Amino acid sequence: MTELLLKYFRTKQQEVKSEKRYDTQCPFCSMQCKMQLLEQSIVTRKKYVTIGKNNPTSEGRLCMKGMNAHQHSFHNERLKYPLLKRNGEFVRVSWEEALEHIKVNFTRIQAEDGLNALAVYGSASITNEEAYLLGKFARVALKTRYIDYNGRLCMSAAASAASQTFGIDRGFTNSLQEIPFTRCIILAGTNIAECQPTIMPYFEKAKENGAYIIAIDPRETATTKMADLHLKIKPGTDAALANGLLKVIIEENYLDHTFINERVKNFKEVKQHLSSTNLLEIEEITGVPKEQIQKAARKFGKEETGMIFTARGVEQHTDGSIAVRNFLNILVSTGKIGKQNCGFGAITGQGNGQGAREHGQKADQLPGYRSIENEEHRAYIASVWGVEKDEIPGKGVSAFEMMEKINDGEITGMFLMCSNPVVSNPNALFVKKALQKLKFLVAVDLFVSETAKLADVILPASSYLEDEGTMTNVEGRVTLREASYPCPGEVKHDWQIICEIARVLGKGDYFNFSSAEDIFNELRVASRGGKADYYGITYDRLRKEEGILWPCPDLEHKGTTRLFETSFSHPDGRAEMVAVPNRPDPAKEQLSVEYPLYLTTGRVMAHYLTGVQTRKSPALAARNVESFVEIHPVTAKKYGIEDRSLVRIESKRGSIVVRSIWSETIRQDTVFVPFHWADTQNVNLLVSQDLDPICKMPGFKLSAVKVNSVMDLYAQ
Ligand SMILES: Nc1nc2c(c(=O)[nH]1)N[C@H]1C(S)=C(S)[C@@H](COP(=O)(O)OP(=O)(O)OC[C@H]3O[C@@H](n4cnc5c(=O)[nH]c(N)nc54)[C@H](O)[C@@H]3O)O[C@H]1N2
Ligand SMILES: Nc1nc2c(c(=O)[nH]1)N[C@H]1C(S)=C(S)[C@@H](COP(=O)(O)OP(=O)(O)OC[C@H]3O[C@@H](n4cnc5c(=O)[nH]c(N)nc54)[C@H](O)[C@@H]3O)O[C@H]1N2
Ligand code: SF4
Ligand SMILES: [Mo]
Repeated sequence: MTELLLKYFRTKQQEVKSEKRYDTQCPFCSMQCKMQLLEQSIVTRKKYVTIGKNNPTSEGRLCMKGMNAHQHSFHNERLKYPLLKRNGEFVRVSWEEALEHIKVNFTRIQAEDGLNALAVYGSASITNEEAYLLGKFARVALKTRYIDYNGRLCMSAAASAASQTFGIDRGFTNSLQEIPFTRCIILAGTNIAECQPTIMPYFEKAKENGAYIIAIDPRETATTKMADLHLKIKPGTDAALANGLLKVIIEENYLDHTFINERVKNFKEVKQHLSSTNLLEIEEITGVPKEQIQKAARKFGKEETGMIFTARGVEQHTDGSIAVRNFLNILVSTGKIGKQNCGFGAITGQGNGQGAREHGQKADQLPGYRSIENEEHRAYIASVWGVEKDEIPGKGVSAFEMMEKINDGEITGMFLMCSNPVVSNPNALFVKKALQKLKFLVAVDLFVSETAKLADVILPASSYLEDEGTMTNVEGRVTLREASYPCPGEVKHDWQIICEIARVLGKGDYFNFSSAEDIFNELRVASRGGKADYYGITYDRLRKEEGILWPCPDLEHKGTTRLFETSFSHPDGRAEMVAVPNRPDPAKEQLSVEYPLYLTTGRVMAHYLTGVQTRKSPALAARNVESFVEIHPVTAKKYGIEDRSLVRIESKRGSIVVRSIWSETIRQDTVFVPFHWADTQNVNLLVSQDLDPICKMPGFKLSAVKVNSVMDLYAQ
């Protein structure tokens, strides 16, 4: 460093008058990297820097999103007061007025249209305490059956696959510490390098130790570049590809017969089913050459240890849950589960994607992964909540199905916390029009998101810097986010907002909490004896032990690092295999003369989900200021599309305009568009509303589209 630079930094350091440090965790992905915000008072202003903090999961690392997260939190458009829509304009009101307005309208709607006319839409970006409370709020304060959350669009396929095969759903069956020591890794439809960047060193170490990595993705990504073998699959055909792998594994006998005999069900049926398919047929369906399928199967089969990871690329299809189950078939038939350095990971998405799916935000679920349809479960939770068993409403419907019920006029009011469905739901125009039909919509957010714009009341929530609570990360590790930055303006925590509304509705006695820890202590009891048992976890322990992996049934229990060592979680202790057709959903959208290309969607490193937060961060927005379509040059030329030019993409549902990026590394029959942008760049205007019948996941990763150069359209 030059003298001049050194002098500059020395002077800069002297300018710092004081420094405060605030602990927190990143508000974005499931790595939940622990970090500290440094607030430095300099002579004339405050300066903010975010640094990583050591912990067992991210080991002190941060990616660019974490480092810049404070930029959206301090953005001047951050909501600081409740807003009420009057004559089409939002005006500032007091909390009293906002709460009174909510009370009057919630009461009116339920009196006019019935208790179930009011719905709750939650999120996996809120804490465990808030997710738990939201479920209780719907059932006890509003007495509605309709509650579901954005995790339905995220983890539902993986969750139902794991529940069906293993009998329990925890995203990763092991801790990350085992990844470096496994010998073969399958990464199916996951782009960890951009979506969970701080996880990468675990995989890089595995590679250094000689592991063989197989990636399955229609595009080359920063993740597939790490792989030894990249299977460039046709979108939506993972179920067939897994059949191909399984067929080779069975025919060439890479099976663990003892494991199958003692711990697995339905192996014979699967074997029998596969005898009627052949690799050429699978090559034809998936676009992956037969030799590559054989090579992948042999590598995985021959190694002593192996792990399979899936993410939304496999899961976000109308047959996503059964496709995941077929990857689990591979794992259990080779006995690569429940042992050291062997296991499954459905890479969790949102910060609390794991915890928020365990404690009652799902339409059919009660805390601790209990079922709302099981009489014993209902009775137990009723006793914790101090209500009668029969007062707890029945099962509701999934997130998108609630939108359909709004459209049909069955649901007329909604309480929306921490989600932006106008951008994130499939068939976005349908969703927007449906939400506009509501008599009353309350949105709780940090900003006036595209959905909050449609609300009658917007309530300002606290951010990751301010809101303390627990988050369950990618490993299934419950962590304590110790946030203590003062709330700006009149902002309240999500849990406080829930309690306040319950209070004005006359249900305050059930929501008498004065801290997140208070709520957690009730959650512990509510989860006790359930599959996701948190009873043994306390805030004190979380501080001392740097997080605990559930299940943790009592205070002496260390937590569960590796699942299924002696038994799976079905009553008979066995894993359940299932025969999967090559085309599980024959009605899946097909290419046609009019719509000749596959569209798949996903993410880029710098942006997060619908972009409401990251588009407000200058450092992140600068990386990608607008959306784009990744397209192969051969395809682009066929349709007269130049590099970096505007393209209109059209499906049966609608059209968007985005800029082209030529890429030699994507399949020629496929284009890719990220979903972080709204309005005319909202790719969900194109996506179909068909759902996976088992888990109700939309098919975000497959639509049939056509592309046109915008210049040509103007020239016409
Ligand atoms: N930077 C960033 N990180 C994030 C997020 C974010 O928005 N931005 N979101 C977080 C959340 S909530 C989630 S759920 C996760 C998502 O994490 P991922 O699931 O890893 O992310 P995606 O980009 O949606 O999809 C992963 C890959 O699937 C591929 N793919 C598309 N179609 C198919 C297919 O049919 N089969 C196969 N095998 N692959 C296919 C895509 O090309 C893409 O590279 O990321 C989390 N982390
Ligand atoms: N085409 C396509 N669509 C997809 C996907 C895809 O891959 N392709 N992926 C799907 C997936 S995996 C997901 S997870 C969904 C997510 O989609 P959404 O549920 O819409 O998620 P976000 O964009 O994070 O919206 C969160 C909103 O809550 C606000 N917010 C942030 N933190 C807080 C908080 O602490 N409290 C409150 N009250 N508000 C807060 C933010 O400002 C933002 O407006 O999108 C799905 N949609
Ligand atoms: S986005 Fe994910 S990997 Fe990046 S800092 Fe945040 S939690 Fe860590
Ligand atoms: Mo997600």
